[in-house]
Order: sequence, then C-alpha cells, then structure tokens
Amino acid sequence: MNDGDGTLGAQGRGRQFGPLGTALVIIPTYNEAENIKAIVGRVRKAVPDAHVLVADDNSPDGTGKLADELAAEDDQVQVLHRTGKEGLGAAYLAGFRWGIEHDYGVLIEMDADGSHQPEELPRLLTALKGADLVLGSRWVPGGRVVNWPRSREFISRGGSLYSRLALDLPLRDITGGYRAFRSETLEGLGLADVASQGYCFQVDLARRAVKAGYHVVEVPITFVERELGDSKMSRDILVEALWRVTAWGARERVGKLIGRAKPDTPPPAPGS
Ligand SMILES: Nc1nc2c(ncn2[C@@H]2O[C@H](COP(=O)(O)OP(=O)(O)OP(=O)(O)O)[C@@H](O)[C@H]2O)c(=O)[nH]1
Ligand SMILES: [Mg+2]
Repeated sequence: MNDGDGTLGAQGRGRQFGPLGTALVIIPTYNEAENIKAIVGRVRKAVPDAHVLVADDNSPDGTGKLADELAAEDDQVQVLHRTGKEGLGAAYLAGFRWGIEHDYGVLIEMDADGSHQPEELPRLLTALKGADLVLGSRWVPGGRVVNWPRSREFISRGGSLYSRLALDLPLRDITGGYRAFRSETLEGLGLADVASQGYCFQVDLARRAVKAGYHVVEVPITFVERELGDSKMSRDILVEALWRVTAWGARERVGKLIGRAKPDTPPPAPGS
C-alpha cells in the first residue's frame, strides 16, 4: 500500500479505478492575506482544469475579501465564507460537503501558505488515477522538508510514527495535509461524525480510509516552510492529536482483544 513513489501497491493492482472527474482544490484560510493571491494563482497555473474553493473563517485580516476579488475575476474560483474560526477540520468538512454537492470528482486539501506546492498537484492527480486516496508525503523516499527547524521536524516525524504504531497504519506521513481524495472515498468515510480538528483531523481521515479498505498511496512531496503570515499551530492542536490518537489506539486494541477472545475462547462449561 505504501509505495512511496506513486506506483500501485498490491491492494490496488488489478482493481479498476473510474475516471477522476473535475478536481476541486480546497484551501482553508485564517489570516492568509499575504499568501492567498499567490497560492490561488499558482494552483490555477499548475492545474488549469481544476477549480479552487477558499474556505475562510472570517479572517480579521481580510483574506475573505481578497478571495472574493479573485472569484470575481475567475469562474473557477469560489469562496466559502464561514462565520468564525472553527479550526481546520471544520473548514475542510464544510469544503468537502460543498464539493460533493457540486459534483466534483476529486477533492484536494492544500494549505494556503505555500508549504504545499501547487506545482506538485499533477503528480498527486496522476497517482489518484490508480488509488482511492493520495497522501502527499514528506517521510517516504524522495519526500523532504525545506527550511524547517529540527524541533518542528522532530514533532512531525514523531507524530506520524506514534500514529503509525498506535493505530497500526501502514503509512509514513499521517499528519500531512496535502491530499487528493476521490469524492466516493470521502463519501465512504462517515464524515458526519468526524470531530477532530488540527493535525488530528488528518490522522482521523487517513485512519478511516485504511480501515475502510481504501487503496491509499503516498507520493513524495517537498514541503516548504511558510515564509509569510503566522502559524496557527498551537499546543492545543498537539495535545488534541496526542489525546485522540491514544484513545483511538486503545479502543482498537481492546476491540481486537474482545473480538479475538470470542472465537478462540470456548464458552464456559455448563455448571462451572
Ligand atoms: N478556515 C480555517 N483555516 C485554518 C484554520 N486554522 C488554520 N487554517 C489554515 O490551514 C492551513 C494550515 O495552517 P498553518 O497555520 O499553516 O499550520 P501549519 O502548517 O501546521 O503551521 P505553519 O505552516 O508552521 O504555520 C493554512 O492555510 C491556514 O490558514 C481555521 O481555524 N480555519
Ligand atoms: Mg503551514
């Protein structure tokens, strides 16, 4: 499953995947006024057939207004104005719903700050032709990060490793947010009860996709540290991720133990 180079793993081999349909690149924003125009322009250039949806949480710095200006000039750019800051997860869920309602075949997650390079989108889309979900991955051969402090790399690698082990997932970059989903895949993930927000949102979706048996492929990406604007990464986001991943892992292990106990353990002898 985890091929690392965009080729198909055993699970995808021999399976027929349908055509992709039109792609919608969803860009969640909170105070990205310095980045929004450049990133949308780069997406439009890199994948001219794709559409863009900016999901803005009423950014105080006027990102939503700048996005409206882009949308006014370009039919392939739309803006989803949300009332206030509710976190990355909620913004993506609203964007996914909008995209599914509007019949897009592919829904893409991408940050506004340039960390996810739009020029790599064609590679993600090519890999999606033979997959249900493609993860842009920093931690497979060929993937890398540029300008990240060691501390940040340590946290990110550690988060993926912990999630991989706790949740028994055959993936390398589980917290990353550069992803391409077939819309049918998203529809099969049970999004209605996703409550997680920050990095945890990404872990949650990857976990659901693997458990549902979807073919998930990791494609190496070069992740570039943001140059402009402020990070929304916080201690709360890390604590949420650690807490939820640990709880999911514990629940799965208990579930497996109970499941295993049933067929293996003979019922107690009558009268014992
Ligand atoms: N709509 C919305 N977007 C958000 C929210 N929080 C973060 N984002 C966006 O989600 C993307 C990722 O957030 P970042 O702040 O870049 O998080 P990060 O990549 O972990 O941290 P840095 O790149 O180091 O700043 C960016 O496009 C943000 O603007 C939110 O509450 N609502
Ligand atoms: Mg970022």
